[in-house]
Amino acid sequence: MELESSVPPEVLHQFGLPYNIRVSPLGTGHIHTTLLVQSAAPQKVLQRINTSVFRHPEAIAHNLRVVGAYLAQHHPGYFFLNPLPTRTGGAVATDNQQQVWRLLPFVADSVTLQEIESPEQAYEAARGFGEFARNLDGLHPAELQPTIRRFHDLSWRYEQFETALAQTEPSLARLAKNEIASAQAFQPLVHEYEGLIRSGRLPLRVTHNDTKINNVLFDRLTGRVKCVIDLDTLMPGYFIYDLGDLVRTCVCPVSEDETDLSKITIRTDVYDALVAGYLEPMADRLTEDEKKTIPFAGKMMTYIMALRFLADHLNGNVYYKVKHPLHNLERARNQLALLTKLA
Ligand code: GN1
Ligand code: MG
Repeated sequence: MELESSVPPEVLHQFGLPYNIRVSPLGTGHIHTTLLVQSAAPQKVLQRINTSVFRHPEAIAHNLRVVGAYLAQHHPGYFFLNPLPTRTGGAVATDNQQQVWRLLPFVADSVTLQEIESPEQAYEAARGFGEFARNLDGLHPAELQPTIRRFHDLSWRYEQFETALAQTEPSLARLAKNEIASAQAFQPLVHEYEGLIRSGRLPLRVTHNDTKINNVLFDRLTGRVKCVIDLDTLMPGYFIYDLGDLVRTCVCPVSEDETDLSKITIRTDVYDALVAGYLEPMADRLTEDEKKTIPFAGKMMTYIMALRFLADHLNGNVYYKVKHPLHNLERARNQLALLTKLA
């Protein structure tokens, strides 16, 4: 599909791109519009930021500047995907409709995976995210701004689910009867989360917060991690968020979009590889208390995503991109099945 007409000329101008570029859709993200700019050498990635999700794109830009500068100073050999500036040195371009765009380098000879195929891949992906966390271990989280408020706060997500349930169309609730009951039955996980946070035993860190498997680029030839991508939610968080989303998206042989629930199983060898891979760079950085929470991480993040997909279904699919009206409900069902296996 050619979408050149969808990139406003004023955006091309601000980034110094030729007006005759060809672009095509890239990736499977649920939030932004992501385009591969094909004919600009070297290739680049252009994204229209979803500003109803990210209401403060300047917070993202601030965080990327701080992290980019920190890494350049302390870990100069580390490959961090800095965004490309506009001609006047800005982080983003704004079009005449007030839509916000950014430009990124395209990483050549890299591949993303939608599903993990082996424990070795799982180890490597987790090692990559662990290395990222390790390199940012010395950066004070207060230097970063939250880009989405209470993003992985399980109590808040449960509250949002309850609000959605109270306000939904009865027909949407009827369709989700079983999923609502299942989501409610897992509520003790919210109390476990609250207890953990209240105890103060988990230190705030700089976390990626979207460590799903397709947010890491593997070297096409060596299979080693080249870099982590999708840095919008880089902000203060707890380590269980990052390990947890890796568990959520890797242990199961099928993705969150799978509708055949019989395919939802837990691969324990992949789970063990994830934990080992994450710990390779992080074992001497995590506290003993943090290590004790490892078994909670995957459950917590799977539950949060089940609640978010279900709430979005009840809200009439206003947040995530969907391919059909029951897509969010199907994703919620998938995540609840996975949670049942994990719990
Ligand atoms: C969204 O944009 P994408 O697809 O990387 C979401 C994540 C969810 C994920 C579920 C800002 O990420 O939190 O884990 O979908 N990002 C935001 O696939 O809400
Ligand atoms: Mg994302």
